[in-house]
Amino acid sequence: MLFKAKKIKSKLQYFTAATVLAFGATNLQAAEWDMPTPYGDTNFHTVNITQFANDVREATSGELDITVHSGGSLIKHADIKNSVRRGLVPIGEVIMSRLANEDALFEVDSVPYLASNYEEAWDLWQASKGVLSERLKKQRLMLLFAVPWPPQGIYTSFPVETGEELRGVKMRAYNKSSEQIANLLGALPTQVEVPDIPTAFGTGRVDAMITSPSTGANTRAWDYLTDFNHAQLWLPKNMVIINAKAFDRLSDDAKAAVKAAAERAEKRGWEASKQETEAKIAIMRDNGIQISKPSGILTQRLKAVSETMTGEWLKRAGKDGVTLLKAYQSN
Ligand code: PCA
Repeated sequence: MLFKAKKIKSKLQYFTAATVLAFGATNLQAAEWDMPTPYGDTNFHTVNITQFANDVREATSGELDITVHSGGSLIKHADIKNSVRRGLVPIGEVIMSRLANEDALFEVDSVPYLASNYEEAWDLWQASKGVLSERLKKQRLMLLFAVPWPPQGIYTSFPVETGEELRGVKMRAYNKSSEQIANLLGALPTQVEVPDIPTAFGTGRVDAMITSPSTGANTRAWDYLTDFNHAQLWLPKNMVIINAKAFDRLSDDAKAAVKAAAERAEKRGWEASKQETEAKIAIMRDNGIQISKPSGILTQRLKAVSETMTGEWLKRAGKDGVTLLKAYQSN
């Protein structure tokens, strides 16, 4: 920990030095950026971001050198957004719906059944990108790109037929929506970050979870669970954000390189996410997880929960939420 704190501090000193130089010199100095991300090295988001960093390094001939620190190793997920905001690090990745407590608009992609396939998720992203970027801009943050996780489903150690089986079950959650849906199904939600999932199951802190085939396979769900119900509730997105001041300090060429690499990363990420869904379901099946789709009764139940959650979301999101939904639905 001490080592990590020191490392960040030395970067801060570096930024200060770079700023001073930038004022006096015509040539902007090469920059080294530390980029904290919450998920592990093998996760497709991390792989995509590593490629983004490589692209930027190559396009700028090393003028901008981004080092990815995966799995919450440099900064814990809960602190990444504010660390970027405060300039402790210039760039980082977070799941967008983590910002739900600041503003309900950030969890629009986690309202159940509002957008539950890639086409809808893309339309929702197009309809929400502008307003979310504006919100972040007020905090001197730039929203660079966003990539969805595969559709979310329910993992248990028993088959789920009606949803009643989930009553009283300790369920792992990762954002407000997963917490709320667990509550509405009578389960008991607990927030657990992805790197802590195996321990949480191992120690009995949780007995079920809502997540994607991607995270299920990456955390070896078959070691502690037996069933995956591919309910396709929503597709939450990760976003990459930059501290606007740090971005302003870059040369025009480096700025253009970052934007071009981001555009490619977004396209590549959406494609990778689609492929991830089938590939990871196959891995889970090979490892003995029973894969099912919701029964008629469970679907009805989830739709009722979705109506409640959509209503509550609209109340929290207010006028801007209505505008966003109209833009999405008119697509
Ligand atoms: N994986 C992350 C977010 C959504 C997902 O599929 C998680 O479970 O925390």
